[in-house]
This record gives sequence, structure tokens and C-alpha cells, in this order.
Amino acid sequence: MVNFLIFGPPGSGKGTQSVRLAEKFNLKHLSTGDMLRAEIAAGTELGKKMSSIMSKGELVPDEVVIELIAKKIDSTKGSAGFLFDGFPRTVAQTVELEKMLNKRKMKIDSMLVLEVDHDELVKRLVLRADQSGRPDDKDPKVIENRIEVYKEKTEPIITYCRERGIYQPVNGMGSIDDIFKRLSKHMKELI
Ligand code: B4P
Repeated sequence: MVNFLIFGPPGSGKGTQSVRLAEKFNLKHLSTGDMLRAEIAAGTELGKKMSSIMSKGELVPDEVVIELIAKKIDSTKGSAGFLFDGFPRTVAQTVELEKMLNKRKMKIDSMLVLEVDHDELVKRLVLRADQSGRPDDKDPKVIENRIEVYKEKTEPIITYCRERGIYQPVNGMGSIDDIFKRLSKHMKELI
């Protein structure tokens, strides 16, 4: 199994690229954002609790996403590996993910980091707000908060992964097809 993190600030294209990459390389795509939105849509107790945190652009508690991911890791069979999208988002989540994978004789093989200018991030999210109906895309202040939260709580994972030799920056500017080709090239080297 080969396991990838797809990483980057909100609006960098993680979700967009993950769907295509998972199909191309037969990877199991695990998006904690999608899992949390599914809980909200289903009206579960967890969804109700998490919805106000997410609509403010804050991170939900580490233990919540760790549990969601742990369940999926154990129930997945037949794929060439995992593509983690939007997880981990804190160093604590990264440490837990490593533990979960190590226990199952796996590791994080590569962290692909999409690099996108700030103005382009905001532009993409504002544009998406019209179609997605996501409360965290609708308010420009929430978008800015998500980017701030990323810098403060999520970006430190880059240093952590760089020290482990798995950090791979990728230019996330340009067309969706061009970025897909760049990401595919890096993934092919490992699969
Ligand atoms: P996510 O669902 O991960 O939301 P996101 O960061 O906005 O990324 P997303 O994948 O949706 O957007 P993308 O970059 O693909 O998280 C939502 C919330 O859930 C978080 O704020 C947090 O509250 C919570 N959460 C999730 N995981 C968590 C965790 N592990 N711990 C704690 N809390 C967690 O793309 C955005 C837009 O750009 C799209 O509309 C797309 O069409 C467009 N786009 C992409 N590439 C483009 C390109 N090249 N050109 C033009 N447009 C492009």
C-alpha cells in the first residue's frame, strides 16, 4: 500500500484533485471535510455538534476526525493505498495517523503540498459559494479565518513532514488539468 497526503490551504484544490487522482491510481480517497458534511446532512448528533464549528471556519476537535478516519482505515479493502484529503490538519492528528498506519505496517509515503497564491484561494472559494451552498464559503470573513487557521494550526505539519523526508511541494496555480498532471507525475514515481 502507498499512502499519500494531499495538502494545502482551503481552496488549493485538494478535493478537486483527490477525486481524479484516487480514480487514476486506485486509491481510497478519505476526506474528513466530506465525512463531516455527510454527518451534518444525515442530521446525526455528531453532525449537529460540528456544524457550528465548521460554519465559523474553525477546526473540529482532533479526536472527532481521528475516530472517523480510524473506522475507514479498518473497513477499506482492495485499494492500492490511501489518499488523505484535508486530514491531518494539526501536528497531533499527524502523529495519530502515523501511529494508526504503523500499527497496520504502513506509513505516510508522500505529502503533496499544493502551493497557491492567497488572492487565488479567495477567488476560488467565493466562486464556489454560489454552487456549493457551503456556509463556510459564503462569508469572506470566514474564508479569511480558514486561511488563518491553516497558517497557524495546519502549516506546522509541513516542517514535521519535511524532517521525515516526505514533503513534496507542487505548483497549484493554473488549470485543473495541468495541476493534475504535476501531481500524477509525483505519484507515479512511488506507485
Ligand atoms: P474541507 O472539506 O477540507 O474544505 P477546504 O479546506 O475548503 O478544501 P476543499 O477540498 O473543499 O476545497 P478545494 O481546495 O478542493 O474542510 C471543511 C471544514 O471541515 C474545515 O474548515 C474544518 O472545519 C472541518 N475539517 C475538515 N477536516 C478536518 C480535520 N482534519 N480536522 C479538523 N477539522 C476538519 O477547492 C476549492 C474550490 O476551488 C473548488 O470550487 C474548485 O472547483 C476550485 N478549484 C480547484 N482547483 C482549481 C483550479 N486549478 N482553478 C480554478 N479553480 C479551482
